[in-house]
Amino acid sequence: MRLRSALIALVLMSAPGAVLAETVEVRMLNRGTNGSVVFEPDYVEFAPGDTLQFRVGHRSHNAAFIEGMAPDGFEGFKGQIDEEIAVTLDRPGFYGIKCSPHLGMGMVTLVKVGEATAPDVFIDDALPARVRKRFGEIGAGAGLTRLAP
Ligand SMILES: [Cu+2]
Repeated sequence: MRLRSALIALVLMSAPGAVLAETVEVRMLNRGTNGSVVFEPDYVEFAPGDTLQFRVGHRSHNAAFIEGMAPDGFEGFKGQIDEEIAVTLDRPGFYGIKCSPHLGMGMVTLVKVGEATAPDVFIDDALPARVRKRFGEIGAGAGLTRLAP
């Protein structure tokens, strides 16, 4: 039957390399395994087209991209406090994400999308010291020596 073989052909065509997009949950917490006022996990690696799903672990946090810490042309995002936003990242590269009210306390997470090397200038000197230190720790933990301060 023609329709059936057309359907099979469609399935076969989409099967090889058809990796289903992944969703990674990142929780916003007052206390986590890496200290207080944190995103968990604080480092995520995934493929272009995958999605970050932010979850409220504890209240009074949000998720927003840090200006300048994303691939060129990225349109950015900013969740409201206690908003469980989902963000799909298509562009390969590194993304720095903050909790707006707790940036000064170093509440950040780092995402690597696709094949990418950390840019030479990624951690802005204008960021609070605790944030720069935190990104350095995350980078060191992930083996991204170029992110170390
Ligand atoms: Cu917060």
